[in-house]
Amino acid sequence: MSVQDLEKIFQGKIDDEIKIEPKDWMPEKYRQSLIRQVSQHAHSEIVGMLPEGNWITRAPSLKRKAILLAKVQDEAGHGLYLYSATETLGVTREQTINDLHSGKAKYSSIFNYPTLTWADIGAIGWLVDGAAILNQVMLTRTSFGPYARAMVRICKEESFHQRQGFEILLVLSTGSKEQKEMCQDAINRWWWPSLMMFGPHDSESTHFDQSMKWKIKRKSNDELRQNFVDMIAEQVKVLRMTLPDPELKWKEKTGHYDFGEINWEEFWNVVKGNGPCNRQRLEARRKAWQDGQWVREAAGAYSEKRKVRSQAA
Ligand code: FAQ
Repeated sequence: MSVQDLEKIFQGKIDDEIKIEPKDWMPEKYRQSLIRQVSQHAHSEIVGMLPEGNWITRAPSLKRKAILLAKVQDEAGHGLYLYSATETLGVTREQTINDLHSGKAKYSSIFNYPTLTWADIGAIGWLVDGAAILNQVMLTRTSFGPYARAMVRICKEESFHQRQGFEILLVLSTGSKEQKEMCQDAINRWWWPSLMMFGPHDSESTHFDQSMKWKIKRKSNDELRQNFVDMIAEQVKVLRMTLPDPELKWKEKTGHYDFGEINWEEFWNVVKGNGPCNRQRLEARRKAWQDGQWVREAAGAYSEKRKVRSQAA
């Protein structure tokens, strides 16, 4: 069969909403695009453990500590599902991880900001997980089977994460004057970076057209960002806090909130590795990989032993 015929069958499946599975024929560019996106998503989950992990020992109560510990472990699990989904596309986990450590692969810009107070943990849950969910609910319908299925499970956990973040802020927002200030300060610092998570404007999104045609993406960066603003602008009222955007305004005519322009220079600066914590985050990941070397060797030796034993039996 010619490549043109194979491409026609492939696009036909996509158009008919039939999932593409690892052993199906797929265009090389589709495979590469997914390796890029799914591996970057996996890296984001793993690097994303660091800002919150910073507060596990300082959570204000045993209950808060247990919840935060469980949340950070959930993120590790998400990273592992996603690394496995990447492997089904024919790359090894070592290669994928090397690409993170060498700086070749990206991860979400949001995780390059510091967590300065306990309220930041609430803001991450509410805003960062909130943004992540909107994007990931769309990805439960992505065209590649293993990625779509991983997303179903991940979304269930992320929606719990968002609620726990909101609840942290709700408690602070009804507390002392200092707690209220801490809550507002965290919202002020995390708001704009959360909007940046959705990526550049559609007009600047290099992968947009092709990813929509292949149904890797179902909604554009700007569309999802607008959904997020509409949702958060209402929820912030429950907290009796404000969003740091003087241009935020409900527009009856469009049925959406208008909002101010993102500082794109800051976004690209962070994406290029020059954000407040980029170096620190990569160093932490490289160190964790080196420290875990003996565990991988021991697990490999054990698995080899079992194989030899089962062959002898
Ligand atoms: N940061 O053409 P587009 C989470 C890059 S998970 C850094 O629009 P695309 C859970 C983009 O890669 C959060 N780079 O790209 C959690 C591309 O560069 P490339 C992560 C960004 O792929 C919560 C270039 O800009 N979620 O938070 C960013 O069509 C709490 C042009 O962009 C996912 O990864 C950015 N924000 O759309 C964990 C979801 N935005 O690759 C712990 C899956 C764009 O050509 C605690 N990914 N770039 O070198 C996606 O949906 C998409 O990849 C987008 C970008 C929407 C991120």
